[in-house]
Amino acid sequence: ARPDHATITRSVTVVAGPKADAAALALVEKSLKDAGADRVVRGERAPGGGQLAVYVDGAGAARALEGLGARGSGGLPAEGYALGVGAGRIALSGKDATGTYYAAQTLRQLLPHRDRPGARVSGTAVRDWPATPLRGVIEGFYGTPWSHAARLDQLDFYAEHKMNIYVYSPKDDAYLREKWRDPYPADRLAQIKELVDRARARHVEFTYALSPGLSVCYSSDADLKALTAKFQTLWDVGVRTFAVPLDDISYTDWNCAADKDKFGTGGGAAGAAQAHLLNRVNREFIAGHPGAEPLQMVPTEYYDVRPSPYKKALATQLDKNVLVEWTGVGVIAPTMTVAQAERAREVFGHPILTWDNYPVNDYVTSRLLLGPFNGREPGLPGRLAGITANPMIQPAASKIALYTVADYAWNDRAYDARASWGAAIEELAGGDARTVRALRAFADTGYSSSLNPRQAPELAAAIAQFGEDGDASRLDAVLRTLQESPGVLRDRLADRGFIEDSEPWLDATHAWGEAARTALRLLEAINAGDDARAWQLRERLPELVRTAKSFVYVDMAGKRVPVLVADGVVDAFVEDAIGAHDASLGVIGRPKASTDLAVYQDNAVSRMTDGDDGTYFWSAAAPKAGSSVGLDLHVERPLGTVTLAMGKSGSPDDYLRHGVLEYSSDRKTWTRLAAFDGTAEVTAEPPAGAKARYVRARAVRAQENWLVVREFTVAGADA
Ligand code: LTM
Repeated sequence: ARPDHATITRSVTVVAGPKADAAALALVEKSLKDAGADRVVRGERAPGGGQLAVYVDGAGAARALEGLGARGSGGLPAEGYALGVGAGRIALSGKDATGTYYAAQTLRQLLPHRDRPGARVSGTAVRDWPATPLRGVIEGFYGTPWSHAARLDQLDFYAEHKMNIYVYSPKDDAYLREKWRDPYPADRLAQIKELVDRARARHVEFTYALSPGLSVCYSSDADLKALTAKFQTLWDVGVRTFAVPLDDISYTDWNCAADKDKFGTGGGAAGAAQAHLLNRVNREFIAGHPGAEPLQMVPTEYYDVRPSPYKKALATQLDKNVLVEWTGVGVIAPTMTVAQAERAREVFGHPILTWDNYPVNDYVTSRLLLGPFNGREPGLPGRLAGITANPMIQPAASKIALYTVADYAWNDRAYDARASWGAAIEELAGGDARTVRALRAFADTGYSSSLNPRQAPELAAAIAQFGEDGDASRLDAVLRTLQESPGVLRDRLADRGFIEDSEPWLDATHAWGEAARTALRLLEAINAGDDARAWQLRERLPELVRTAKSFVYVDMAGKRVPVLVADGVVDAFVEDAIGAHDASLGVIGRPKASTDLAVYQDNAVSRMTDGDDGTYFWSAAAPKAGSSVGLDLHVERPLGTVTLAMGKSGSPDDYLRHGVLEYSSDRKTWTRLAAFDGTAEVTAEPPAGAKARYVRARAVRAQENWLVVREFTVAGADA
């Protein structure tokens, strides 16, 4: 920051260097007009007379930056920039054209929005650069591909957040996979051209990803020809970056006799066959097209760093300048570390571009994933060729998470997931306080994922606070904000795509808000001893819950998927209130299950108390030391035999490897009932006279496998 300022005068002169980026200049001029300037003109030098001068690149910007105490862009990494504001002038200088464009984007953020001149812009001197070369999005999910309009909108969004790559790879565009050999019809190609043009104008690299792996013969000249001919049609409309994803295909037994003769079978053969084809694409297409960017590929083993014959073949045979994409350790990696990235670099033997499966929700279409990018270690971007995030089927609703991805990828060392999440919400809500509150309440209901284990942390905290202080009016205010948030967003949110994307989740949020407020009133009536009102409220709850559970997302196959919001939190609050009412009548219901582990897909924790051995709770992350699953028996009672049935066919190793069973009356002091190691079926007899309200199974060591609990029971507890 500097102590002085610049004022937006009625007329502003832009002094541009001879090679200043046209898109950056257009953005600077638009931002100045949006900030209140009536006239923005180009000039050779500063106009004098108190008028604002804005220097963009060239000698003028270098001198002005010097005068403002900011060094120029020399010495910065690619896409870096310097920006100075103060003493009646503004100066921008990029390391390269994209750097200048990013300087213009930052200036846009600094300038006010107003319709008359006179605004003051605080003095500042900035030198800024990205933490990793490639930052962006891979539209790589299964399910309804984004619309053309949504993609255009996304490209604008990426540019505003200094993301420079968009990979076009929707799994359900048949022309990318099943019909990969077929040329696009003219209208489809025209749309792609429009995307390519928009991307170029926004300094985003449109990357075309063709996935031939379902039917290719890696050794076939005809298939190489089909692949490069398809690429050529994309080159002709301006595409300069190409990828060949080979994920989610069979590589141990692909259907090509000629490949078997040439390469043999198994992982090593698959790696050699893929390297063979990709090298030909690299040498015969990419190298022969000056201006093409390095080829990218997704290996079939994209999800770990375990050495294998397949990876060895890629590492040793694939041309060194090909970028290899990798999802981290796990398809949906809860965490990603510097050490893992270094290992990936070593094992794959190529520069690594992450395909980070967040906030993608194709494997859990009941949810919107609205929490921040999380669990990625600082320092990681510096070890990578870049980061591409796989988004949700819902493009606009992905923007909260993508904002945070952009934030992390630009400056991981300063990244704070919660703060970035809040800033994303502020920006999307346009700064309007009521919209911000509503969007925050709504985004909280979709916070959890493998990256963010806690669901609805703000709502959960408010409910916990109520448990401590019994302040019903405070909790009601929170629940009211929740209940009203869909209405506020529908009325006020400028991004209409977000509303369209979120419809069933908005409906469910409203309905759960109503159910939770009714449950709160029920608790108040119980406490006040008002039995009649309690009955009245209790009778309304089942219908309210039914309604809240009735909203569905309809996927591209027409399947109706009930949507989840604040699951495990808002529904648990309602259930607890019902349980409290039962208890007030002397009836004790089925134990209530809980966990601090994230839930995998729809395998909710309540499934471990549903009396059905065929259903289960499944965590979406490996338990750490201290992770637990627990039961609330609603009242303190004599403890019966405790059984814990873990693992399931298909995933027999998903159980707590080293754990203890414990019980408690207050959830503060716990008594050990049993310890278990290396067994998925645990039974423990409590000592005579033992009483408890709470029982839990707690991991005493971190482990690699996730956790499945089919049933967790206490004998006599659901009588
Ligand atoms: O992650 C990769 C490389 N491939 C697929 C994605 O297409 C899919 O979106 C995600 C999430 O379901 N999982 C994959 O394995």
